[in-house]
Amino acid sequence: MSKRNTILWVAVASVAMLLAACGGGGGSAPTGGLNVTVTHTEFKMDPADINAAPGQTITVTQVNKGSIQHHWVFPAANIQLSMDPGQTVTKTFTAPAAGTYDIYCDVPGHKEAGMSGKFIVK
Ligand SMILES: [Cu+2]
Repeated sequence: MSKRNTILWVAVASVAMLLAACGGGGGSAPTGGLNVTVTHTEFKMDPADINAAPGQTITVTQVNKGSIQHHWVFPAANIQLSMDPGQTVTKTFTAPAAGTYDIYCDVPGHKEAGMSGKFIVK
């Protein structure tokens, strides 16, 4: 029984190493980082949803093309960006573990008005 468990463990470890070597795979930039430009207007974030791989390096460029201040908040990655009208803010961070996370503008009323989306890691 213990020998069988050992063989199983080696098999699992081998698959894990293979997956790590592949760096997630899929998407337009399988091994590199991901650059996303998000445009903010009243009351929309475009794109609202972002897809990434676990541990992937993400650079977001937040462009406020609206006439009031907007925020881009991603609590799972501890990120809160604030953009005045006409301002562009860039931030680089590491994608969290696989999951679907909320991203939104936390200026009062904006999330409810439609400024929300999902950060999808898989
Ligand atoms: Cu907003």
